[in-house]
Amino acid sequence: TPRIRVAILFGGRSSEHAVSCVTAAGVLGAIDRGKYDVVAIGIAKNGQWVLAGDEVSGWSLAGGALPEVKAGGQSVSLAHLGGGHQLVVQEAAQVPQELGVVDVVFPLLHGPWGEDGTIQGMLELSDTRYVGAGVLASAIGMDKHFMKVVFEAAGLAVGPFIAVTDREWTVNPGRVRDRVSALGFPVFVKPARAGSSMGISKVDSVDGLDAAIAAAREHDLKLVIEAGIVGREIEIAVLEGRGSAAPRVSLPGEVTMMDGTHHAFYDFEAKYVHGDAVTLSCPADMPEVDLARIREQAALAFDAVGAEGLSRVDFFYTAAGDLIINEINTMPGFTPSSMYPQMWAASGLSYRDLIDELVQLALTRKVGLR
Ligand code: G1L
Repeated sequence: TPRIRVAILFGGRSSEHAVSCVTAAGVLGAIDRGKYDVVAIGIAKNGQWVLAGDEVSGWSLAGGALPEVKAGGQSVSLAHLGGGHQLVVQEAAQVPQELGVVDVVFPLLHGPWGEDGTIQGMLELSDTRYVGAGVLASAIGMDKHFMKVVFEAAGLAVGPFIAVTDREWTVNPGRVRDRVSALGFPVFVKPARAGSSMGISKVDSVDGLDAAIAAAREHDLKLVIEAGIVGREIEIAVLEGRGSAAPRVSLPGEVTMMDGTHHAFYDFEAKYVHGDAVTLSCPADMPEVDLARIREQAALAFDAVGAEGLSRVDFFYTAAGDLIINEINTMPGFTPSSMYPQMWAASGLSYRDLIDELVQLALTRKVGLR
């Protein structure tokens, strides 16, 4: 039997380029080479696709320069040629050279031009199988506004929020300030669509609102403004079921700071640059009934957005025992030490087996409308 060829696609034009590179290094280091032929494809910040080599394995976010895919070198493109998924290697002014058939792509990309469903759409158009959520679920997972709309429709408890469009803020900022004040302070001002926690700020009174809105609008002209929720932050990993089985759900984990305090809000720096400032307790310390409720609601959220492959679902857990869904992440942090793989490790599924499972789900996925 021919070996399965997996293309790892990483880097990209978004601000999370370096995180993507480090994630690719993790996947490349763990994927079962006995089973899979692996080809690493980096996307440089200028958008060029290049064949990546062994330099990838040494990449980390710790100390020194952040990793980056360098433009130049061998260009790569993915083409759908008469029934096969052909990966074509092309050097400037040369006849395209076929690199081989790609059975499945692992799109480790985040933010605009990747996490919002656009790469998934490109893969659909080239008839290529890929790991993870499809076009619509990726787009919903990227949009904190439509995500909440879908959760509410599914009967999940969502915290008080408003969405603010560019037009509303431009035409009537006074009305926006009034709507925010009606939520009550503190609020969190967030770009509706941005990778990670960038552009997010906490606002304690109406005085700080305009500055927070301006900061968020640097990332997206549509905003979501949420009432602050006092509660513990509980996350949980969901993995698509095999065949027609229901989604599989890990033990829930709790995000805590090193000093043992609970923070409902931690920023990009805390998450990625000082990754060790945040720790995960898995399973989270809570009554069995609430563990079960979280697991049930996480699977419901996964299905509500039509996710495939994997998702991390984040909740607030209040002192009264209420569960409020914060968000779903169809492309969660995915280094070996990220929350998603760690929650599966604590639930008995190793990083290597998790990668294997995701590739197999992509390969065996039933595809309709064809
Ligand atoms: F391909 C998967 F499995 F769907 C996938 C895609 C992207 C898993 C995890 C991610 N995560 C990321 O891309 C990132 C959050 C590490 C940014 Cl690069």
